[in-house]
Amino acid sequence: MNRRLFVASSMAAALAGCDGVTNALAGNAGVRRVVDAAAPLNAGVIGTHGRAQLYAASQITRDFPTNGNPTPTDMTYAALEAHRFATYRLRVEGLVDRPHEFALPALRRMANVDEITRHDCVEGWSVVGRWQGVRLATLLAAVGVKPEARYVVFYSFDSDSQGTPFYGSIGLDEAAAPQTQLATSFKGQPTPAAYGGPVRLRIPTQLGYKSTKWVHRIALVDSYKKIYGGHGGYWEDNGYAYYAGI
Ligand SMILES: Nc1nc2c(c(=O)[nH]1)N[C@H]1C(S)=C(S)[C@@H](COP(=O)(O)O)O[C@H]1N2
Ligand SMILES: [Mo]
Repeated sequence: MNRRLFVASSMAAALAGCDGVTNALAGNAGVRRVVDAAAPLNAGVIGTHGRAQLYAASQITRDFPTNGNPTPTDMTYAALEAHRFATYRLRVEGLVDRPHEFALPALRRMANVDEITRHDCVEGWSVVGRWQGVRLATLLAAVGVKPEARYVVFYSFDSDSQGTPFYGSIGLDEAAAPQTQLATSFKGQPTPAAYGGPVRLRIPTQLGYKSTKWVHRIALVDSYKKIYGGHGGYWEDNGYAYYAGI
């Protein structure tokens, strides 16, 4: 077991039996790198050196599990899905120069990432899939990020069984990483609802829980302390580490 992988994780004890994920990650030497000087806990053990391994089409996992909350069934999402997300808009706002609502075709036209990468869930399974979408950095450049912005917050359509809404966030450094994308396509098809469609975040250099599904709004902020539980994401509010570099 690669202990170093979990040094930064408050989940270390719970992960004691996770052979799958540790085996899958054994090829990545654990290299500590502080990626955000202003956040002392930003100590992701990033064996990918910010660049996740690419795979061949023959290595794609056939039966790709879904994980986390079930696909949203509320009226807002169901109505959008019924019309093939024709009226879906991704709102990008907060500390940006030009807040904007992106329709799905506009996002598809901006698509500039097409990669076969591995998805590692903290629960101990890894799968290889193909995602296509727009580089988050490209989208952020389009709206212009204000100098005060530090984090990118992603708001989802889903809630847990208690009704707590899902959200996530990443630092601007990870947002700028070339493989961080808003995936509008999975397996060569429009991202299915079950896999976070129409638009989901995909970060192959971080554990799966950072890849927020069903994103409808993005906000640039200088702090996440006042958002929901204050730890930067739904899973983080439930004790997971903020930085989940792999
Ligand atoms: N909105 C939302 N995003 C989410 C989750 C969730 O419950 N809700 N679960 C996360 C977890 S733990 C994992 S492993 C991946 C699963 O992605 P998949 O269902 O496409 O395999 O989504 C992540 N993103
Ligand atoms: Mo996960």
